[in-house]
Amino acid sequence: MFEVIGERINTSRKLVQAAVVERDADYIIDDVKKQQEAGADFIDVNAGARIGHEKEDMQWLLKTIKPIATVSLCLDSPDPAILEMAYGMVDNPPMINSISLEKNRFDTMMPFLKGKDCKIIALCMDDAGMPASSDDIVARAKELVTRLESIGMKQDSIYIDPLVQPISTDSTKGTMVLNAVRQIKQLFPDVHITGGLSNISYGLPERKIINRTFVTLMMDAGMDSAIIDPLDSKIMAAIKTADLLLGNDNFCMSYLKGVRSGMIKS
Ligand code: THG
Repeated sequence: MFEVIGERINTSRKLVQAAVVERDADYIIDDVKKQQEAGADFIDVNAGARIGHEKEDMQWLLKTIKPIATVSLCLDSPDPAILEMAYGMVDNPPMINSISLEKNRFDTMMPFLKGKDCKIIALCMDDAGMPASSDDIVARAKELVTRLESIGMKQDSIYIDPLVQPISTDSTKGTMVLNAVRQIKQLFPDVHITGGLSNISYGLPERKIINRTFVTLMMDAGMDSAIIDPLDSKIMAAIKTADLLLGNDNFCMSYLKGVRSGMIKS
């Protein structure tokens, strides 16, 4: 079944940033509880938006969330020092978001990850920037999986983020990532595919219909996780329905439960 990483605890979101500045624990706790009730399998925590405050903001967020978290946390920062600090603060094995092939990040993260009990999101990004073709995405994914396996990480703990790019400027950006995901799943059947989706619709109106149609196409290609807003009931319903249609929902249990709870409506 698809795994939802709840994206809402991110200081790039205005109300979350305000709550962090005010140290308003109730707001954060309420939001996390809502995400969990809506079906989040992980809670992403990103404190990167207030430049110069990431360390103390991340510490405060983790201290605030930990006592009420019923799911694992997804520690989200480009800075290995922040990830290491955050890893030391959580009780349950977290998801670490992320490593990439950018040299600075890769060379610091690899020794840190060795022997750690965690899941890892691996971005198909290197020092040359975003991938330019399906082959490019697949080559980077191969490099990441091979290197992570060499330090003992299991495929089942690796979440490849192929990096979705805007379709508004290049109509091939959808098929580019879809084809790459198909190939990665063929090469590494136990590796997970995740990522943010909203880049696909950047620059276009009515973005949500694009994002939620795209997630179902990505699921057919092999995506089995994404960083999304679990309070968006329309994308959650699309995901549950796609899981049903792709044969991932034994006896339609999850779909029927979603209908009974009111989450899934036509
Ligand atoms: N891959 C990985 N990690 C990621 C991303 C990714 N982490 C951060 C980001 N991308 C995913 N998280 C969010 C969190 C919040 C929002 C979008 C992505 C969000 N955006 C509002 C919007 O787009 O309209 C604007 C924010 C606001 O002001 O409310 O809410 O790709 N591995």
